[in-house]
Amino acid sequence: MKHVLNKVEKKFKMFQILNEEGKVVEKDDMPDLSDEELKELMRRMVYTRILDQRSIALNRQGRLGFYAPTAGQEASQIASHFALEKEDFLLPAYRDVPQLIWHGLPLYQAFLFSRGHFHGNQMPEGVRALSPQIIIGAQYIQAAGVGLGMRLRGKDAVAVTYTGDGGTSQGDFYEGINFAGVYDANCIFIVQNNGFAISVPREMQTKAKTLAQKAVAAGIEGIQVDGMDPLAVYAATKHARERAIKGEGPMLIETITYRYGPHTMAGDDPTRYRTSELDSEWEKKDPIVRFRKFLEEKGLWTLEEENQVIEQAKEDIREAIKKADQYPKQKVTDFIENMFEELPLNLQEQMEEYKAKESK
Ligand SMILES: Cc1ncc(C[n+]2csc(CCOP(=O)(O)OP(=O)(O)O)c2C)c(N)n1
Ligand SMILES: [Mg+2]
Repeated sequence: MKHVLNKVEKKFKMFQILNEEGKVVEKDDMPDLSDEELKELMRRMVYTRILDQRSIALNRQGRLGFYAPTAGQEASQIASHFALEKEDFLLPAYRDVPQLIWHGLPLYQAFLFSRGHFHGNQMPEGVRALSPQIIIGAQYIQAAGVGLGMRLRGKDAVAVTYTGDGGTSQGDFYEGINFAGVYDANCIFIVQNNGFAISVPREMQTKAKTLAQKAVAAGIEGIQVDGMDPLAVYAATKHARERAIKGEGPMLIETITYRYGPHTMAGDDPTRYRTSELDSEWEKKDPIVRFRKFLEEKGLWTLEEENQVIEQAKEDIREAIKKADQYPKQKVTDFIENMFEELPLNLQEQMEEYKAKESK
């Protein structure tokens, strides 16, 4: 029997292009990005780091509501999104607001989403995305459906969805990848493995040695990627996109990453389940530090340019929060109108009541 027993996890080695020192270790897989594109990727990651810092500060000042920190995950989030096109459809989880912003959601609307305002969930015309999903794994099912629609209509586009390590223990995760697999749906399933589901460590989440190997049961392609390496994440996502469009089926990408901050700003204290040694171990792998070294070595990046991005981000955030403050408060009637195409009788009555109240 021994010759038929198979250890699947041995097949899943972590894919890396850029090591912690910013040196290329996998020349053959170096993505075909121009100097300008490499710089743009860096700008977006730096911008996103600042957005995270400012969002945390705004939350502490009581000016933002729900917020899930992103620092540490920039390569997983921004470099994967960088491999996508405008016509691709994004189905993010609550931590994936940065990808939505780079997909076209205006910053002030991201702030309104944080405050629970319905306008934060309304994608502008041409922005192909759903708002961030709070229910773990639900967007995987939706992505399978969107990707299947694209396949049936012969679209050169993909549905891209994100979840965390914890999300891969959810039934929806398996149903989504299985269904997408059987129909060769145009899907990219990204798992950002940041080591924890709130306080639950990855090892207590599943016996599987890698999360990428979960692709095997669905019969789809899977890869584990260094999620702190923007070039590896980009290359893997680009590959997944190309094969999905050709009808070769979906792909599962596990990115090995870390969130420096708390789970969300709603009272999580990571010092209760993480050591400062672990934090500093991961800080050494930082995607921005690593990419900066790589770009500086090529003579493509200066401190001055970085400061310009930082200033631009701060200014955009100031403007956006002002705009969010000035945006009309949501009314009960807005809520009802945005939920229903046709109102049931009881809500028609309530609608009249609220209209009268709100006009006072
Ligand atoms: C279906 C469901 N169950 C439980 C929760 C509560 N919950 C919110 S976040 C979270 C942990 C998710 O961890 P992971 O998937 O690793 O994502 P991360 O927050 O680390 O990005 C849980 C259990 C939820 N939102 N939805
Ligand atoms: Mg996690």
